[in-house]
Amino acid sequence: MATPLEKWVDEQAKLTKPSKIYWCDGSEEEARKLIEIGIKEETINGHPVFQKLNDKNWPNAYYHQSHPNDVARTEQLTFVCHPDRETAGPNNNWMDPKEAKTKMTALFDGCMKGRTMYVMPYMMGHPNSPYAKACVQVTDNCYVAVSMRIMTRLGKVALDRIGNTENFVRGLHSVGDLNPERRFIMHFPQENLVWSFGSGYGGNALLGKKCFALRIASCLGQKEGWLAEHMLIMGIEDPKGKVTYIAAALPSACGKTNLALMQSALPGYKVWTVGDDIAWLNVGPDGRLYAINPEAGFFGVAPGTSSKTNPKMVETLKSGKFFPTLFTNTAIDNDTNEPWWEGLDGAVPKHATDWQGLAWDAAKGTKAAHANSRFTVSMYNCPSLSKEVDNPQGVPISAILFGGKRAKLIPLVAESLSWQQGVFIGTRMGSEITAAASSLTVGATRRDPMAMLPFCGYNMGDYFGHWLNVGKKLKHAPKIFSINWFRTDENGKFIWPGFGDNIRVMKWIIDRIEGKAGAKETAIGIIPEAKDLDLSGLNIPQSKIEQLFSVNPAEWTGELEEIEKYLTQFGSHTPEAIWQEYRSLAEKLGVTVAKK
Ligand code: SAT
Ligand code: MN
Repeated sequence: MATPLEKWVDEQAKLTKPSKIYWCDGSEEEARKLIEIGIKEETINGHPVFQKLNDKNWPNAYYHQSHPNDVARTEQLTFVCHPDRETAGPNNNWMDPKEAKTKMTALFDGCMKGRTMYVMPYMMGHPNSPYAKACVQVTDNCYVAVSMRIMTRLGKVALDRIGNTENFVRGLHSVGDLNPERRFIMHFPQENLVWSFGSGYGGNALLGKKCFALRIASCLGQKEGWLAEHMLIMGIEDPKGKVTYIAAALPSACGKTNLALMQSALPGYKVWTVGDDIAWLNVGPDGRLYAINPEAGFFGVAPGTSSKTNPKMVETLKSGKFFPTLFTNTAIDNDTNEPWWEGLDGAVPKHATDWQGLAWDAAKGTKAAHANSRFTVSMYNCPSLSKEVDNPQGVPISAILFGGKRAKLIPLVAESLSWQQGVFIGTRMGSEITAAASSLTVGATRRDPMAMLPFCGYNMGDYFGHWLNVGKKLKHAPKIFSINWFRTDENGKFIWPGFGDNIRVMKWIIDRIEGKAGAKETAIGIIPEAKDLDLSGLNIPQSKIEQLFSVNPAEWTGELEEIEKYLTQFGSHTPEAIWQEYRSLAEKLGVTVAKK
């Protein structure tokens, strides 16, 4: 008798008609075989799927170039198919599930003819964790299959967990012909199902990541009383050896990976990495909030990564311990066969091939690496990996940070007075758009509540309500802070040095948790005065530090209008408690607002 899993795989094969079906076991030997196939047999846009890189300097590293039209998430082609539009909310593209299935069935019909269908059973979360979920994805692309080995726990552990049950999250993926006109990422939360067609890009094609671990999981979390969040998780060890765990939400390409692997600029402080992108947060039996990282690897932005900005990541990328490490859409230095990107240490290559496979001419001023070029690497290669990373219960979270990229307005750090005010801070976050999503104007500011705008799988108004409800279940709620490393001065220069110096902000946060740090209350929250921050060894004038916290009510008037417009979209789904906080902020700032 076929198991439910075998039956489901059989149905996918009947639809997509591959010439071969291959069940992945997740072994290194298998990954090596898949890489060989990608070097010798399969191509994308005329290039081999994989190319071996300089093994001496970058052990076990391979280069991949995706189709030039397929280098970032496509939010405009991403749909959440609840039975009704209202449940999806104005934050999602919506399609009726039946209509979506009909449309997608036509695309998937026979799309794997002449190709291999790879079947990938995998776990999101450590297999021993009560919070982990078993999943299966099928794909016709060896880059996706190799990436899934790095990013998830792939193979027997998941098969064992699924056994003879129906209890697995399903993902059907095909790169199709990579035609953007025929590219769709469809989510069916009622069925724990994702159908993705026409893209090989990480966020569109590694279905355990944004599609399941955020969009579908956020719906599961709403039903089951937990939170699936776009957050890094880090432990900060103080000079006495005490570790405090913090989760931080920042939009894509705003520095989550750099923060998660930070090399502390303050002596005696150490950072331990638990995750760099996704956190599943559950209320533990002791009434604290516990976080697990459902992933097993990092899919991070390459440009700007160097031994100055993120030395631990450079070490991770050069480790080669867990096979393999991938570089996607970076450039290649032709003289050394090493990956290269803007901002990497060392000299700019004399002869390089750019992310589109063309000879790069530095004089023309074009970028050699795509702004959203990425590395894919196992977290087990990371020297700062926390020993708690595989703790089935997760780590207890003492602070939640909401951040974005804002040149003006938002202070370096501000603490909220309560969970409710903290949730409001999350809902009012905005950020400058980065290259992580195609077809959006890079640099423009958009509202991005909790950094979840592209990832919340249901009506965001209800999501805000869910956050408030989770708070009510917590006996020891984490403190909530807003952060912003990106404030600029009158010359457009970043005021705060960022990177390893962000530990100074973390130190203040930890001291606040322990009731040790000084602070003052302002309209926009509790902030440190210059004397309350450890600025030892930094050469920033006090006036500049004050600029990082300055409040200009005139600027806030426009911001409040934007926030009100944004929150109004969700109609009665936006909780009254959030409007209360909104009115209270306006009142404290002395700004008159329409919303009564
Ligand atoms: O969506 S990805 O996970 O590929 C990258 C990102 O935008 O965070
Ligand atoms: Mn992300």
